[in-house]
Amino acid sequence: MLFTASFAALAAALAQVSLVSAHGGVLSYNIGGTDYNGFVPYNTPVGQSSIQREWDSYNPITDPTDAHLSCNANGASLGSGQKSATVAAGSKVIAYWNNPWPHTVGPVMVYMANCGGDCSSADTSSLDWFKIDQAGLISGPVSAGQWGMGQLVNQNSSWTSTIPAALPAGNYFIRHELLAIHTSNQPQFYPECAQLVLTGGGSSTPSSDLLVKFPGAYAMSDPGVGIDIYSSTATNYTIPGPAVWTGN
Ligand SMILES: *[C@@H]1O[C@H](CO)[C@@H](O)[C@H](O)[C@H]1NC(C)=O
Ligand SMILES: *[C@@H]1O[C@H](CO)[C@@H](O)[C@H](O)[C@H]1NC(C)=O
Ligand SMILES: [Cu+2]
Repeated sequence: MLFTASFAALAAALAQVSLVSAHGGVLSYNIGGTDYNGFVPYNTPVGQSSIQREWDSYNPITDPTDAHLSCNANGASLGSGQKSATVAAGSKVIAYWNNPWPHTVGPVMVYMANCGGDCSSADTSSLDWFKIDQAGLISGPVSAGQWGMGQLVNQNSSWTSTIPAALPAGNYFIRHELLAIHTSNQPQFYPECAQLVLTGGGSSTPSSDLLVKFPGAYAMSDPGVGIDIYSSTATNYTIPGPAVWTGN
């Protein structure tokens, strides 16, 4: 009896461990045809050199107003030796998550922000972010539908976005965010940010109603954030944050 009880406890502990390790984030990129490594979480920033802001844990952020929502744990202010990827406006950016990404329920969102100078010294919590790409509920009802995140898993746990060709040249962040909503009323946010130096480009910028702060853009009361998909009869899903700006 005692053996059974402690075995159950051990099994529960092991399940907990695999649950914790079954998270993650963007580990690498292909930007305009060039491969870039991300930051390596759980390792010291000393000696790391990446275009990606530091992030220290595979665990999700579970509070939509968390101070780390912009670029994940320790990503908001100057992190490790920062590089930037130089790329032309209009280019494709592919982000690669740990493969296979373990969640399939919820939206994929991609944001950018102008750093107003060198991104290495930017505080990402104070930047004005705009959305360049998103995919929410693709088909079916909220309770059992196909989601952008499932599509991401089906395409090699990667997501391809296009940097708006109309964006002016300059220094920008690109912020990939997954919002997993498989747990009732407990959103899981997975944001990672990378630094870009944009060349070429146009002279169009998103209007102020499309600009948001992180934290600030989301609330638990958003229909797509504090949601119990299993008790929902909805066939629509409202992706949180502003509308997408494509520059057109
Ligand atoms: C799949 O993703 C891995 C990174 O997770 C990458 O190295 C590989 O090139 C990708 N394969 C394809 C066919 O895109
Ligand atoms: C579905 O649309 C209705 C009407 O616009 C809205 O009130 C509701 O919050 C939406 N449901 C979800 C889950 O986003
Ligand atoms: Cu997870």
